[in-house]
Amino acid sequence: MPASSRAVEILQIGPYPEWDQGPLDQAFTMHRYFEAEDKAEFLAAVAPDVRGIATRGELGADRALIEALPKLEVISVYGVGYDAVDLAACRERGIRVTNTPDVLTRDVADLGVAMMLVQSRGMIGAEKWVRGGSWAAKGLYPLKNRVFGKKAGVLGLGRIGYEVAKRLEGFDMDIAYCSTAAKDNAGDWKFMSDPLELARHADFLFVTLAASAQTRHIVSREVIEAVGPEGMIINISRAANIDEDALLDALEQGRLGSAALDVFEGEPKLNPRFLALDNVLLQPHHASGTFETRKAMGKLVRDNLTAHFSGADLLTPVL
Ligand code: 8YV
Repeated sequence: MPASSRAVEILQIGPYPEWDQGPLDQAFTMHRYFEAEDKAEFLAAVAPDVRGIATRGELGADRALIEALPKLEVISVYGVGYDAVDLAACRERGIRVTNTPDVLTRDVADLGVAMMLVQSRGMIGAEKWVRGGSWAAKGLYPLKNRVFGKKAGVLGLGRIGYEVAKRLEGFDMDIAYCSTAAKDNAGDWKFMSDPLELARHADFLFVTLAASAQTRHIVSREVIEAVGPEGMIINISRAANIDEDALLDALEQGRLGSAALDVFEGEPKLNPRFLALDNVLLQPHHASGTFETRKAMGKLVRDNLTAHFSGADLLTPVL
C-alpha cells in the first residue's frame, strides 16, 4: 500500500474485532460512526473527506448515508450478504461494492446443519434436563425426532445451499432444491422450480438464498404451512426471506412444527413472541462466527479497500 493511503478516510459503520481494527487503523483514517452519540453531527463533520465505507452484512449502507458522502468511492462489506447496501444508489454514482464470499460458506453451512440436529433432537431442553436435576428426579428425557433419512429442501442452491446439501447427504436425506434454474453441480438432488413444491417435499426446509427485493417473504404463509406441523424451517440467510408474522402464527398454532433461526426482523431486537415459544431455536446471527472465518472476512474487507485505493482490481467485487 502506498505510504499516503493512511490519509484515506473511511467511515466505519460497526465494530470489528481488535485483529481487524489494528490493521485498519494502521492503513487508513477510520471514522467510527457506531461510536458517535450524535450521528448526524458526526457525519456532517467527517462526510466531506470520506472516500470509503467499511460496513457489515447486516448493517450495510442506505441511500441517505451514501448521498451524504460526496467523495465516496467504495463500500467494503464484512459479510457475503449485501442486501442492506443500496446498490441502486451506488450504481448511480459508480461507487464500487465488495463483499466476503467463499471464506464463510462452510461455517454457515455447518451452523445450519447443527441447528437442525440440535432442534430436532431437543438438545437445549436435554441440557437443561441434566443441569436442572430432572434426569435424576424425573427420569428419562422425552423422545425427540429423527433426522437421518428424512426429506430436506434447500431453498437457494448457491454456495451456502450447496454446502448444506452436501452435508445432508451424510445423513442419507432425500434432498431437493429450489433455485432460479437447475444446477449442473446438483447430482441426484431433485430440482423444484417452485418454493411451495419444495416446502411440500421437505421435513426440513433450509433457507439459504441471498436476500433481495425479489426474495422478500418468498417463504410465505402458504410455504410455511406446507412444511407443516411435523416440519422444521431453518433460516441462515436473512429474516426478510421469511414472512415473520406468518412464521410466528404458524409456530404458535402448531401449523409449523418448529424453526431454527439465526436471523430476525429488526435484530438484535427480536419480536417478543419468539421468546414465549419452545418450538424455536434462536441464534444471534452467528453462522459465520468462528475465529477462522471472521479473520478471513476481516482480511478480505481490508484487502478490498487496499486494492481499490492502490488502483488494483478488487478481489471480490459485487459492483
Ligand atoms: C454478518 C452475514 O456479516 O455474511 C453475511 O452476510 O450476515 C454475516 O456474516 C456477520 O454477522 C458480521 O457482521
